[in-house]
Amino acid sequence: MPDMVSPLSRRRFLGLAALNSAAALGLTAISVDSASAADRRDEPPLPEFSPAVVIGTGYGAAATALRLGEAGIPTVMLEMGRLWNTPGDDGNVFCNMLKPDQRSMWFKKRTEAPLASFLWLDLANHTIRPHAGVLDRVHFGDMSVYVGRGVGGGSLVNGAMAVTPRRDYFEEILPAVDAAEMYGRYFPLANATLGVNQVDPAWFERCRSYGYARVSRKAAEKAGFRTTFVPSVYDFDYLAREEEGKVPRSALGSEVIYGNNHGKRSLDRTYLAAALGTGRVSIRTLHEARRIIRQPDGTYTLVVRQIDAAGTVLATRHISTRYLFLGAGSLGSTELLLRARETGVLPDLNDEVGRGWGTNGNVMLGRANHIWDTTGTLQSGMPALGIDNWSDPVHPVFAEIAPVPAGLETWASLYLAITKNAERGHFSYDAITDSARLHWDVAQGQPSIDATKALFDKVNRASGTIYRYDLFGDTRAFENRFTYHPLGGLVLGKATDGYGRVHGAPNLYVTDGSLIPGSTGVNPFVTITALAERNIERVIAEDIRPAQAPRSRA
Ligand code: FAE
Repeated sequence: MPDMVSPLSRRRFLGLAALNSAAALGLTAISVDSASAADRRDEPPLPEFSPAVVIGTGYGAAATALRLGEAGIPTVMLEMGRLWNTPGDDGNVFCNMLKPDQRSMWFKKRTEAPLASFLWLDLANHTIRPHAGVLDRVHFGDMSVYVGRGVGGGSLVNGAMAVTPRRDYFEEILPAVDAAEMYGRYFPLANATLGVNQVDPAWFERCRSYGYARVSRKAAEKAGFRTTFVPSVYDFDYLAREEEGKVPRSALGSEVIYGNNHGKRSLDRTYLAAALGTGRVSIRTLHEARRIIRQPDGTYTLVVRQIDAAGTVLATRHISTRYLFLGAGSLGSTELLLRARETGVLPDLNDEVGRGWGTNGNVMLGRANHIWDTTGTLQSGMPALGIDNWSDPVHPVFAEIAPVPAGLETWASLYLAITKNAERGHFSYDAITDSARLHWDVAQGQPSIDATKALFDKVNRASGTIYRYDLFGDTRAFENRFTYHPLGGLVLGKATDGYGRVHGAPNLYVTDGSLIPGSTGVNPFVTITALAERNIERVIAEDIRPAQAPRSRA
């Protein structure tokens, strides 16, 4: 019989076993050798040198590491967050949104949920013990940014919406990238490797899980707007079985932003498992890259801070590499390069480092439904429907219909609108705190509110409904002072060349959301992944292979 198991599935299988053994043994070094360690004392030290190092384990980093591993290039990934595979005292890896504990947030004393209040009461937030939790909210004056922390980055905490951008808009934001190649090859590759699936439309119409989305669709259609299904990396078959009561609830169990215990194809189950399974890739958790040093021979040395899950600094370590890939996300990668330029370590980085940052035009809002339009007590935490009004010539908006997974009837319809906002922020380096500071003022978010309001005023008028003013801690109807979608800071073709090679620093590459100039018009992770796939293919072919060839011939 022919072997039906693809190399990718075999690698994923090996990688998943490695992640499970590392979790069981409490290791911070994860590789296919994890299973042979008896306990933490057998952990290999961080190597002094690795041919390639990838900082971060989010989308761009994971795609990059998989392709490096497949190409046979030994690669170390450094991740400042934890491995999320070990059950806590309650038997679950992650906590839910109704009873958050120390697992929820990254070193906070109190949770900071996006819905700050309900009927103006602070019901969602709870006091917690500071710990290396899975969700971080990073504050910068008028803007705060949500990011995932742990093996899998944003994939651990996000809503799983896996949307390929409209081709005309992709061409507008990244005109120098060959769109035919992206849509013919890299988007399909990214979607397949991420495990993107679609909701069954017939099930959608009859299920309880999306009653809330059907109510919002009715209101949108009444105002003449069209809705579209949103592909996902949450397993819709699992969701259907959750609703039937056959499997433990996750999307139906108020699990989203603090992680999902089941059903979600987060990166640790897809790209990262496959990367580990190549046998060439290893991951170090609770290892934060703090500083980049360029050596006279052209290699890079990283200064790495190792902590434990309680935040105690255990050690400062060093690792050197020939090829350094930054996948620490828009905030993380931008900060590393800004610090390197401003402290004189990489003086040839150009002025574009720290520029071109945007929120993907994010705005959150709620509408109050009529008493007879119940949204249901059971709501899937994973959105599956969006209002697509991106063709509007004045105010393009793509608004996801989001759940309020409170477990009780709220009569609220919630939305995350993605708008086209030309405003951009920039980062400066603050020497006193040794960190990057974002410059973005609240007025820059106004175009996003104008666009969102234009759409939802029509929805409210057509249905005779109003906005909710009780959800964001004060009386605002529109929340645009946080973003889930930080993009930019090291824009493709500006801070880097057309393939993510950093200008002024040979063999240093950017692989993540910081390459995208502030907007994608849809949820960004498919775009980030596809772009990383495209870039690493070129970098391996042009930079790494030719450098290896003479040595292997010798
Ligand atoms: P990212 O996934 O942020 O990964 C960066 C990783 O690097 C993290 O694990 C960090 O802990 C780590 N790191 C940072 N600095 C360092 C350092 N110095 N040393 C070592 N490690 C470091 O990067 N997008 C969608 O497309 N669909 C959705 O439904 C969606 N929902 C979202 C919901 C929430 C609550 C949030 C927060 C985000 C959501 N997003 C969604 C956004 C999406 O997750 C985000 O665009 C990607 O995760 C960004 O990918 P990157 O590769 O840029």
